[in-house]
Amino acid sequence: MTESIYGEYGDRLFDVLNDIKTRFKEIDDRYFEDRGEHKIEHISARIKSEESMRDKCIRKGLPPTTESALGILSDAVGVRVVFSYVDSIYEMIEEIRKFPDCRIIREKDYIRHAKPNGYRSYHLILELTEPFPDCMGNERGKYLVEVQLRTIAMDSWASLEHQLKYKKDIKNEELIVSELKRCADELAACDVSMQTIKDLIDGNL
Ligand code: 0O2
Repeated sequence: MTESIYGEYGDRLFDVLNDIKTRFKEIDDRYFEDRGEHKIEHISARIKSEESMRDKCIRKGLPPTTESALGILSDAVGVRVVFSYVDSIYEMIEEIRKFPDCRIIREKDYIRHAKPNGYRSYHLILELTEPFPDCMGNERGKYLVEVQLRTIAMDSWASLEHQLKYKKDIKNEELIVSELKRCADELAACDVSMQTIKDLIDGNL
């Protein structure tokens, strides 16, 4: 049997995943206690499969080792937090900045700066300090986590586009790409309208 690319740290990744999920859930619970409504629509989280991680190392020209998977690549642990409204994403980012034992390593705002294909999401790479060792020899381990923050509309577009990307022998590819872009822009316009409706209901406008 091939040894795990995550070495002896595979189980620890689940602890990291629970840590980050709990942090988001606690914020949402506090918000619910104060306001009687949830900020987060749902959270999905995953550990990247061994096979995908090995493929990614090779694609990036890295040796498929634990050090590459956990010390260089940053998406062994991934969490996607889905919100009903765009403003909640930016409010959550301010909460993330206050997380203890957490450093923001990288941020990409694909909401204000959508990708050319229409993809929208806010991405962060966090470095969490945990009470257990890591593969770099730190007693208080440093683990990278990829966080994607999106609205429901952005999430539904991304999952459909992801499915289509892997379909083979697509005819009319150019048309499909431009139709997907049109849908993404229409959904973004809906997100703006939904935010306005929410602000009107809350008496903020
Ligand atoms: P999976 O299966 O979701 O994990 P990287 O590609 O990670 O080396 P990069 O380019 O800095 O580095 O990453 P970026 O742009 O922050 O995006 C990484 C992840 O965002 C992707 O992970 C997707 O989940 C999502 N993503 C980015 N662009 C698109 C897009 O155009 N369409 C969709 N549907 N998702 C996107 P993976 O590893 O590709 O896949």
